[in-house]
Amino acid sequence: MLLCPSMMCADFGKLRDEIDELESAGIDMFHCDVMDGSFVPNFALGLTDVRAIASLSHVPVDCHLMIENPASKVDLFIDAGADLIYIHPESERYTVKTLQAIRARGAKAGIAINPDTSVATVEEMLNLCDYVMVMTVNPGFAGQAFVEFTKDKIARLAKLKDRYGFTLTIDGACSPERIRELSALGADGFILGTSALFGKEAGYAACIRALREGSAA
Ligand code: S6P
Ligand code: MG
Repeated sequence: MLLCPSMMCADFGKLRDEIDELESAGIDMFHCDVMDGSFVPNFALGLTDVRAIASLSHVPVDCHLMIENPASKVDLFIDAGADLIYIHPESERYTVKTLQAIRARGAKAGIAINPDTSVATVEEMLNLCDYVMVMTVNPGFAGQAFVEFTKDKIARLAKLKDRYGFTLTIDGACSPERIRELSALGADGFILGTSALFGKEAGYAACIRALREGSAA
C-alpha cells in the first residue's frame, strides 16, 4: 500500500524536520498539491516548494497539478524534481499529448479525475497512465467530506488495472476506516492529509504503523 503525505498540510516553518519525520515513519512518496487559483479556487504549493521538498527527500515526489493548461508547465515541475506528474483531463485540451510528453521526459504519468469525470471519459487515456488518482473530494482544499458515489468509480477502475497496468490512488478525505474500505475495493495508494496523518496526536510514526496494520492509531 502506497502512503503519500499531502505536503500542503505540512508545517513549512520546519520543512526539513517534517520530511525527516515522515520518511522515518515509512511513507512512500511526497504528494505536492500545485494550485493556480483558477482551475481550483485556492493556491497551494509552487515550483519553489516542490524544489525544496525534492532536494530534501529520499523517496519519490509527485506533483498533482491543479492548474489550467498543464502542458506548458510539466517540464518546469520535472526540472524541479517531480518523479510523477498528475494532470487533470478537465483542464487539458490534449491530455494524451501531455501524458506522452511526461513519459518522454522519463517521469511517471498520471491523471487525476474529479468526482464529475466518469471512467468512460478517460478510458482510452489509461493506455498512457502509470497512475490514476480518483479525487474523492472536489479539488482545492484539505479537510473536506468524502464524496460517496466515487466508490463506484474506484471499483470500476480497479477492474481495469491489470488490462492497462496502472497504479490506482485515492485523494481526499482518506481516513483510516476509508483506507481499509477502499483497499478492499482495489485501491493501491492513498494521499494522507488531515483525515489520517496531519494534526493527529499520535504522531506520524504511530499513524503510519496503524494504517499499515489496518487499525486506528
Ligand atoms: C485537494 C488536494 C488533496 C488534499 C488532501 C487532504 O485538492 O488535492 O491532496 O491535500 O486530500 O487530505 P484530507 O484528509 O484533509 O482530505
Ligand atoms: Mg492532491
